Amino acid sequence: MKEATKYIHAGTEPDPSTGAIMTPIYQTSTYVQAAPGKHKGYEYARSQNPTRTALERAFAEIENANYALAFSSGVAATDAVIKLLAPGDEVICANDMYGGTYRLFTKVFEKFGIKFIYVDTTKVSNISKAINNQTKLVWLETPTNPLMNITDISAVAAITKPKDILLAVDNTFASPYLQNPIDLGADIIMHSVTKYLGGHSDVIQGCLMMNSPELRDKLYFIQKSCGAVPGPMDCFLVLRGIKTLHVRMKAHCENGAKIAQWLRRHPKIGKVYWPGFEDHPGYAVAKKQMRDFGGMLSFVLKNDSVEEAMRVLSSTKLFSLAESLGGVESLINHPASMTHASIPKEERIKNGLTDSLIRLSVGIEDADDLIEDLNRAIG
Ligand code: P1T
Repeated sequence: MKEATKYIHAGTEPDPSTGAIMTPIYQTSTYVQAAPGKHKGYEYARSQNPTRTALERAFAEIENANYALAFSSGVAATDAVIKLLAPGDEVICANDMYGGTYRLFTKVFEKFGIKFIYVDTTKVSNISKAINNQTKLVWLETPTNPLMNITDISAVAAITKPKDILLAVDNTFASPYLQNPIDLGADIIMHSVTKYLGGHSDVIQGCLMMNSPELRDKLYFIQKSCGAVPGPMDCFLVLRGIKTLHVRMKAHCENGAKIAQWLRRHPKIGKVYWPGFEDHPGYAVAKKQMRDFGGMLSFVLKNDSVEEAMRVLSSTKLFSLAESLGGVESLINHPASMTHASIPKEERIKNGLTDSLIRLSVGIEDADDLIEDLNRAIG
């Protein structure tokens, strides 16, 4: 099946009770049983809900996975993966990633005896060197948030597979339209559904996709036991969002490329972080494992002034100053004080995330208007 058809039909069938073409919002907490244990596959809505079932089917289809599970947020989905582990286990992860993931790892899970080792995963040899007998999971983000670093997923899978180490990829920045990590050898895909999959800045949600039935059973057990499930209304909104993912992503990529190239030519702009530049260190890998380069990018001003950056951040009109990304409308963000504030300053700076960095989530408005807005703000 071709992409466009897949996104429009994924997971959905006419509702069996009425024929409704859109999966209804089954706003219920429980299901009536004919006799104890005699039911229609639905017992209690933390464990199962038909709107969520349709969405989970759609999630699996769009990542070419056998199974998927929906969670109440992206961090709840990540939390479920780490709960597969036990005290003493070690996780190797990227030294550049979403600040909330770093906070979950360091502030919540370290105290339960799980160890997180942060390396520059763009050099796959750094992962090989960090592996020992305690290593149970490699957690990748590619492209990374916010520095747009690229890691070669199949090269990492070639290291983890023979050692029975799980490989999980946070595929939020790429979306399934641009990159399918399970096809590249990953065991688990995680998405902050809040972003491109939802697409309209109106839902907080996360999901996991996987091929192994054993892994699905373990993660389903965690999903229902810990209870971080999304409500049916949110599942409905995401089912609707997925139907236009391909159309939106094409526009995000087109606008992202135009803005990245325009910024690079601007005399007041310094480094622009975007993997579509041929001299980006991850360009060859991005070209190999992604279908296009997406709508996310970061940049610094040429004079690297934090005050100037703050002025630009407060001066745009179409780019709204806000956390989050992946919606149809453009956002501008200051990672150091907003999305990545939970990472200690010395750690941030060491890994290249400076106080002057500005991140853009390029929306699907007219690119000329977006460029005019940035041009006015940069001054
Ligand atoms: O916000 P939530 O749905 O819980 O997802 C967390 C998350 C996980 N992974 C990545 C790569 C993310 O970017 C996020 C959320 N990020 C933002 C809110 C942000 O503005 O970067």
